[in-house]
Amino acid sequence: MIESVVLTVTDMKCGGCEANVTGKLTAIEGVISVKASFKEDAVSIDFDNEKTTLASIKDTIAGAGFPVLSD
Ligand SMILES: [Cu+2]
Repeated sequence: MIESVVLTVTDMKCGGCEANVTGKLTAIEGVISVKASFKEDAVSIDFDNEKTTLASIKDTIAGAGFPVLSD
């Protein structure tokens, strides 16, 4: 089933940070679309929850160096 979430993600400072997060998330099988906004401290993700989990999405963002504050 497709799930849509908007996560609050801090420390993105420019378009490069957005591209970094977007690239790492879209590399995950099951992630369908990603929209990252450093201005809004937000990352919107559509994903197939039979292929990946919200936990691994959060881990990937945090692993890229951007703290995830909430879902
Ligand atoms: Cu940046």
